[in-house]
Amino acid sequence: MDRRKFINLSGLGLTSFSIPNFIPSITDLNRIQPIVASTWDAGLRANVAAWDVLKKGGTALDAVEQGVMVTESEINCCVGLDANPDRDGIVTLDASIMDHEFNCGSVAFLERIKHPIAVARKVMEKSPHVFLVGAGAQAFALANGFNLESGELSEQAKKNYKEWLKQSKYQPIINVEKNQSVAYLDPAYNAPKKLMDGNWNHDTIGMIAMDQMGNLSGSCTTSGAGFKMRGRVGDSPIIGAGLYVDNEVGAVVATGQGEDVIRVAGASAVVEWMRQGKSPEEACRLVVEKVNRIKKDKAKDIQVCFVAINKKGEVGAYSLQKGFNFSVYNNTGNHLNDASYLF
Ligand code: SD4
Repeated sequence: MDRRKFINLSGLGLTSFSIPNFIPSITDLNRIQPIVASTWDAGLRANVAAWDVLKKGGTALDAVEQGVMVTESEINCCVGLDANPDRDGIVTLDASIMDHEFNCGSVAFLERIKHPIAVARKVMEKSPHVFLVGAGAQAFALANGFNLESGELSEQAKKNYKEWLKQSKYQPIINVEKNQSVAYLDPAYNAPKKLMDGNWNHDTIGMIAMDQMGNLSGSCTTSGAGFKMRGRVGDSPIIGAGLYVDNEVGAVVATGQGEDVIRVAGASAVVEWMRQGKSPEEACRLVVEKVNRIKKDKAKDIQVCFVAINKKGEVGAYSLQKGFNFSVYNNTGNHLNDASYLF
């Protein structure tokens, strides 16, 4: 199903519904359909786990945590411990999570822990803080029962790092996806090999969801930019930049060049445009256009993308460059959609 058809289905009311401001009545509960949206085509696989939680009446928070854990676990994937290292040859991970009551947790510069998103949730629920980094984040993870992994690079990352060392030049790639949009209706579907062929063009999965109660949550997890400086942290663990949730308005997640998402407080800015009445796609576009204005002629060298859900359960996305796609699972199935773009 292509994006246009998907939007047509939305027009028929299959994906849109109104959400009450306070406790939903039984009638409202019957009307609210859960929905999950995530970045890139890896989101198709992650969505399956998230949908599993949502369709059973689970919370959006559980859904977005379970969903991105699928991607963090994928072998030969560009997110998580198998991903590209920093320029010293070490994989460092960033993640954030946020629920419908402004509770949030983040970790950054975290080494040798398989599920940074689950550590971020523990920071949110079991610490007095919202953000832990580096050795402190790792110690917190170990104290909370997470295993210390070997820290050895995956085979693909070793190859990529060896290749990178030849020039040792930090040149962020423009994140685009080569796969076409596809209908993806079978929850038992296994990802085609080509989706995990080591030809990594991005490093992140972000996910936002609305549950049957009409509550929103979001998550974001990444290995950051490949071959980054040691200690570099991007937008993904920064609440308001890579991720933001305001349960009265909507939820937003970002991917692309983190430095330029941070500059415009990206996810929070998109939420504020939705508060002004813009649709999710329009709100994403307005912030992408701001990045374009700020970066001037350098905008052509970067990618910035947003995905948003509003309180009506409408989803939209927008990117600077062509080639960003996002995955949406609702009661019509699991779909990969091409985002609209500026260039
Ligand atoms: C970062 N935003 O660390 C992440 C990178 C990304 O697909 O999204 N890559 O800047």
